[in-house]
Amino acid sequence: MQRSYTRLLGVVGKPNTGKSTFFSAATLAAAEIANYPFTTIKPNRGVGYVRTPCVHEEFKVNDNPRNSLCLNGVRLVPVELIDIAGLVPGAWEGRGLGNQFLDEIRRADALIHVVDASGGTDCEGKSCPPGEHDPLEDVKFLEREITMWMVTILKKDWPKIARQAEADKKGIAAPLEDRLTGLGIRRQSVAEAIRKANLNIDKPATWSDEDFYRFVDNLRRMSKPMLIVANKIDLPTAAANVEKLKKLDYMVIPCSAEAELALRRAAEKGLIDYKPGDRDFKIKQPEKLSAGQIRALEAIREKVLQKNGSTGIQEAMNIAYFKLLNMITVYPVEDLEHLSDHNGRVLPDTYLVPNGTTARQFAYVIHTELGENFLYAVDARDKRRIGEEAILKDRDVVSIVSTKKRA
Ligand SMILES: Nc1nc2c(ncn2[C@@H]2O[C@H](COP(=O)(O)OP(=O)(O)O)[C@@H](O)[C@H]2O)c(=O)[nH]1
Ligand SMILES: [Mg+2]
Repeated sequence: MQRSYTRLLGVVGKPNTGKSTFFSAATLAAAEIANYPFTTIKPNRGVGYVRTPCVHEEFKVNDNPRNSLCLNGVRLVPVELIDIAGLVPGAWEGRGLGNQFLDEIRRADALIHVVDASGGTDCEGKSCPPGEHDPLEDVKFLEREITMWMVTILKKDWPKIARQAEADKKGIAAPLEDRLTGLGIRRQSVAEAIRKANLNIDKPATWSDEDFYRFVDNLRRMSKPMLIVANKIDLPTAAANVEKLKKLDYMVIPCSAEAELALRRAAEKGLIDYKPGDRDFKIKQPEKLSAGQIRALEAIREKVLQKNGSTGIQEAMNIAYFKLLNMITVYPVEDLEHLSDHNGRVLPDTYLVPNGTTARQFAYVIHTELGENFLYAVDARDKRRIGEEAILKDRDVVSIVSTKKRA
């Protein structure tokens, strides 16, 4: 089987924080990418991008991308995200859409928690006067909801499993792993979470409820890494809350999803020059904009771009992939001289793979046969051979040589 490192990002939070706005802004195509291999298309699943400086300038070639897009030297690499319905307190007990959104969280490899930093939405997601609600509570609430949901799943038959594990002395890790793989939790995380919670692996029946919660909370942190999008920074009450959120043990990205959506829509219509993640925009066709529209754009420039450096949406996407999920980008080529594939397309593809991927593992990502018949790889920068165990670096351009010529 061809190896795939596709990762799914889940956009989560209570209702009305701007999740759908974030999702729409992030997935509004900068331009079509014909070749993206869509899996099942559902209304709340979409394709967004991470942005990385393209290697074509360094190599002084004109590229002809296929699986990604190059806009003025910036590569946009497609990634999938899912807009998860608003989580309300008690979801783990089945309140609200309960199990449906928890089931979507199950599928996600990392979570973007969208918080209303203006403090204008209460615990349940209803509007309240800006500044009234403390968004720190939302962070605690979401952590608890997800952890409690996992606790509930794991607690089923726990006494039986624990007694059995003690009796046959095989340990608790294996039966726990079996329960957890369905939640998208990797096996090595279980042992590590047990260790971090300082629990006796041989005596699971003695774990108290508190021990159990601590263990599962560690599991949650490892298996569903999360960053915080502090949204609605265009509102004046947001600044103080952003500072408070930054003191938490999370990466916090100040954002204005609404501003990004407006800019992408205007760019799509050709009214402005703007790429996701840019620090500014340029009005291209002032004659087609009303005075009101120009004022709205100017307000975005002044309240969001100039204060924050960007709308934050693209930064959140990038940080999710490059930091939270620790991915890198690698460019495979067949012809080292022209940096092209066998059809002469220059730098056709950019793959996102986990940091630590070896040359051979990467070959499997491109094609199973290439992995199976791997001989060596060649680094396009220094033309040196790299062996199968060599770990690839971000922005590497490599050619894989195998025993068989690809059809
Ligand atoms: N001021 C401001 N409002 C926003 C922003 N993002 C979303 N909103 C508004 O917040 C409300 C809820 O947004 P929505 O995306 O539907 O929230 P969801 O329930 O979390 O999906 C809507 O009225 C949006 O227009 C933002 O960046 N700034
Ligand atoms: Mg929504």
